[in-house]
Amino acid sequence: MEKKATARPPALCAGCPHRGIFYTLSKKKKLIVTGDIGCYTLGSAPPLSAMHTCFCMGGSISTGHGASTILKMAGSDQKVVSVIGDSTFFHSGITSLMDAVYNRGSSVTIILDNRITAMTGHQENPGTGYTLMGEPAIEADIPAICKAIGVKEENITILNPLMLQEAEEAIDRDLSKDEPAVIIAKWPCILKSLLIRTKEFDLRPKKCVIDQENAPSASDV
Ligand SMILES: Cc1ncc(C[n+]2csc(CCOP(=O)(O)OP(=O)(O)O)c2C)c(N)n1
Repeated sequence: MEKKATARPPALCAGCPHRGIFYTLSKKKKLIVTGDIGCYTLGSAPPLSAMHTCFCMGGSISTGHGASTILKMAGSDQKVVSVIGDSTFFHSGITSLMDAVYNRGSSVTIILDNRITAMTGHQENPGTGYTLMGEPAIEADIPAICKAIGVKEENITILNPLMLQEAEEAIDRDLSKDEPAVIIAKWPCILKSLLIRTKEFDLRPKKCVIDQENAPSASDV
């Protein structure tokens, strides 16, 4: 007898830190979210349905800048948020952000820093502190890069995307500004917890429980 497998569309993993941001963004129905390429592209799929565009690697910030500029020129108060992964930011997001700042943009960029290149198989990247061969390396400093290309220090926020209230407040605050703002949503990929080698985090497999009282804040990351 022929048996058909149940269709299972790809989804973000349970415990994936990207979920927190997309949950927060999708509650803000009026936002346009310009996306990029990585695991977080799955944020475009139901039930999150929180991403409206995805063109090419690094394109989210330029797309967001273009969309917010045109909307502003048209007299619309529609707000735009761009989302981009840490690896994609290093690959080609820096130039987009630099140009958005240079061209007097005002959109909000969320860098989804899950401390790894998750989608393509957990390669290290310039922000993880290790080379592809696993040797210790200089760790690129995302907030320092943003500052160096013109984002004001007071417009750069680092937070834990699993802290939903904190993330929502930061997004609201940045959307009310008329200048470029960056939120670095920093928390490791849940699958990175399976790696023994971690510099900052020890999330190796253990019994999973939710500990609301002792939940870490972004400053612990
Ligand atoms: C020009 C180009 N090079 C490489 C790729 C393959 N690729 C797809 S996603 C990705 C990296 C995603 O990593 P990150 O932005 O950190 O997001 P994550 O998957 O960790 O959420 C790469 C290299 C691509 N799509 N386009």
